[in-house]
Amino acid sequence: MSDVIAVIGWGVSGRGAVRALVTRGYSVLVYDAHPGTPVTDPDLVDVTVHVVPDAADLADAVIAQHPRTVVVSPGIPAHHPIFSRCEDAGIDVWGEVELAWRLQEEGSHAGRPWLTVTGTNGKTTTVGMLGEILRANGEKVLEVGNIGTPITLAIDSDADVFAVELSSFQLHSTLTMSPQASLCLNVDADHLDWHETREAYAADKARIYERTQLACVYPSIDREVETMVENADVVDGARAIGITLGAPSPSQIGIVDGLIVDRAFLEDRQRNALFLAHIDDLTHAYGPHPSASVVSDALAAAALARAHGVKPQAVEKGLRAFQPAGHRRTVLGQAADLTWIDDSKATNAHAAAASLTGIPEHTAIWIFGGDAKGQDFTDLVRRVASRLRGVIVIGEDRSLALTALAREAPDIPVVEVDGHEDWMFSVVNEAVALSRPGDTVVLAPACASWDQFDNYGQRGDAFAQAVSRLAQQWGNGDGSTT
Ligand code: UMA
Repeated sequence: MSDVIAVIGWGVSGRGAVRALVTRGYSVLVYDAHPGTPVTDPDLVDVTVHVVPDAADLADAVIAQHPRTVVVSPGIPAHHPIFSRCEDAGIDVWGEVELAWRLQEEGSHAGRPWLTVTGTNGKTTTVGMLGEILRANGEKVLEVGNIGTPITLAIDSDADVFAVELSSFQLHSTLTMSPQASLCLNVDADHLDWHETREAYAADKARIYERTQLACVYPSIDREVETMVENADVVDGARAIGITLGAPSPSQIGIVDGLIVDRAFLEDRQRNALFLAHIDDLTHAYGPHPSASVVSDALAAAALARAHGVKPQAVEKGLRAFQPAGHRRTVLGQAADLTWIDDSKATNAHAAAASLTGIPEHTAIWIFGGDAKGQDFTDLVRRVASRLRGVIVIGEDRSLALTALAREAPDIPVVEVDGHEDWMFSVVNEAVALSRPGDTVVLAPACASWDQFDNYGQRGDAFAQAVSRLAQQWGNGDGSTT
């Protein structure tokens, strides 16, 4: 077997992996199914990206080179032939996260703690809160992983600790990572086109807890996630730490009279609790009534940070400093006598349901659809039907959304908007046509954006721009929403 490492996928993580390998002197071969971004990094001038469109041909081409290891990008699905072909040939397949862990542990930063977060929803918010809490504790922290910065690009930094967002895709091929503390926020059916079954998806999420050193954090009401913790093979002495929206038992972090309190990381936890923060510390970011999911994210971030050893005061200071990223239930303002909400980040049914269930009955105009990722929307439509005044279905393939609406909400008016030029502006105008004054228009597509956009941020921006044009037409001369 040669000493070559093959990297599959020339996206953000593939490029990070190649850079980390090349700077350590490895010979690297790169493969991608599509002609993508050209090689522009001056350190990577010798790298050639081999473009092989067919997945089986790509796997054959890789195997023919007898690499010692294959590093896969997260977008390479579990059923890609590279996995079975490598297994048959006895070649290790690592994800980019696994590569990062191994390179860290064999280098001068060995032992730097990783605090890891997965879940169907809330990962990015939790990692953002965790980052701020660690910063408030005076630590050099980097927020890495699925959040955007591949970990391979961060391992040579002088960060003290990583707050790591991990997707199920990344966990699928992560084999030896040993986080200091780990968390799965929730599990709902998502990414079924990648994993093929919900069980496979949940099994990959469960990998977050393997080899945890100090604390496996889990939502105490979620039996499925609790079972993941029970079944995990952890380092001796690692504890299970529950988070609860109610009063905490020993080994839990929870809420008493609007205060976030810790009964997990103090000696006298049988009898005492430690004040960490007020729920009101979230109101600067989420308004006077932060949702239960946001409060859970804050509890989870506090638990991971306390497992890491932050001072109790850092939790409150960090939560006060936290600013949510855009496209997460962002209220764009008022236009055409309607409230407009950009929740483009709601890329699955679970998140879209959370968005719509807070809206008064029969007053929501819902913008729904996109890359459905194999989801069945029947339950979602059943759950939100009472909230709806009308629905606008978007996306290249609208059939799954339309089928669920016809079955579960047959009396709600539905309009389809295809991908014609300037189609997002048609969407906002259709929303006005379906609405009554005072209604709320919610972009919560329950789908990925990849059929029409590069990412959900771009989709949310297109929506915000269309709303701004609408505001201009309706009299806000500068296009601002009020
Ligand atoms: N490719 C192939 N064959 C395939 C599939 C993809 O060759 O079968 C190639 C594509 O042509 C492309 C490259 O792989 O050139 C793209 O790789 P990728 O899809 O793994 O994406 P990256 O650019 O490496 O970004 C990935 C994550 N993307 C996915 O998981 C799809 C990013 O998460 C992450 O921020 C980044 O690594 C850094 O860690 C994005 C995401 O949407 C934000 N994640 C999903 C989510 O949050 O729901 C899981």
